[in-house]
Amino acid sequence: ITEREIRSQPEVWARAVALAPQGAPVLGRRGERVLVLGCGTSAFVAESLAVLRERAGQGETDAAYASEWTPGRTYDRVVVISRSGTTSEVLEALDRVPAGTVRAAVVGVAGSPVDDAADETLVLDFANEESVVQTRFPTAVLALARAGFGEDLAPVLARVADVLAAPLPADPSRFEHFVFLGRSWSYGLAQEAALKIREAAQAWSESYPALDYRHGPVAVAGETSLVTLFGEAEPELSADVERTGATVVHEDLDPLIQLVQAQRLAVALAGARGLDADAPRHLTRSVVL
Ligand code: F1P
Repeated sequence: ITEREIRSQPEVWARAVALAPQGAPVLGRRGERVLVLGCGTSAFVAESLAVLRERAGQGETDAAYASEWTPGRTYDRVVVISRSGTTSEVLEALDRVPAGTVRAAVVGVAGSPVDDAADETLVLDFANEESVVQTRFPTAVLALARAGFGEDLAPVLARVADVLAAPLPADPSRFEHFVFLGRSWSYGLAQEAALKIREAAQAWSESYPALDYRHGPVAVAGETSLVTLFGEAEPELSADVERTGATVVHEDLDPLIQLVQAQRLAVALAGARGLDADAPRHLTRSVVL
C-alpha cells in the first residue's frame, strides 16, 4: 500500500493544487502571525510550511513540535497538521492555545478529534492514507501551500509522473548509511526523507541543514554512505563529501519531487533488507496515549 500511495502522488498533488484557492486561507490569512505544529512527519511539514509562508511574504510564521510548544509569543493563528486527526500531543497543544487565537487544522479525515477541536479545518481526504508510513499526505499539504502562496506548480505536476516511471539514481542496497541535506524549506523535507528511511527500512539515516554537514557530522561519512542533497546544488560541499568516499546524489528536480525519490528509496531499501514497508516495526499509524 505504501508503494501505491507513493505512485498516486501526481493525481493527489493535482487535486491539492486545485483546492488551494479555498484551502490555503486555513493556513493563515495574509499578514497574520502564524504558528504551525505537528508530530513526526507532520512536524517536518510544519517546518517547511513555515519557511514557505514567510518567504512568500504571507506573514511571520513559526513552527514547532506539538509536544514541545508552550504558549509564549502571541499568534493570530495556530495551525496543527495531523493526518489521523487523533495524535494526542496535537490535541494537547490545541488545548494550550490561548483564547482569542484562531485554532486551525489540516487533517486527512473529517470528524476526527482534531477537527472537532479546531475553529477551521482543511480536510485533505483525497490524500489520506492507509499506511503507517506517511508519503502522499505530507506532500499534498505542501503542494497545496505552495500553490496557495502564489507559486505555479504546473511544471512540478508535469514532471513528477515521469520521475516516478524512471529508475532510482542509486541502488540503495549498496549503502548502510543515508544522509539527507537541505536548505531553507527543503531542510524539513530532508528531515522527512531521513525519517522515511528509519521508518520503512530500519536503516541508519541523518539529516542536517546542508552547510552544517561539514561542521562535525561528516566525520562518520564513508564508502557505505549515500548523501542526498535537496534543493540547490552546492558543488563545494558535494566535492568535500565525495572526498570521504561517500556517494553524493543531487538530482536536478523540484525538492518535493526529490522527497518522492527518497520515499521510493526507503521502500526499495526495505525490500532489499527483506522488510515490509507496510508493516514497520514498533510503529502505529497514530500515537494515541
Ligand atoms: C504523526 C505520526 C507520523 C508517523 C507515524 C505516527 O501522525 O507521528 O508522522 O509517521 O505514523 O504518527 P499524524 O498526527 O500526522 O496523524
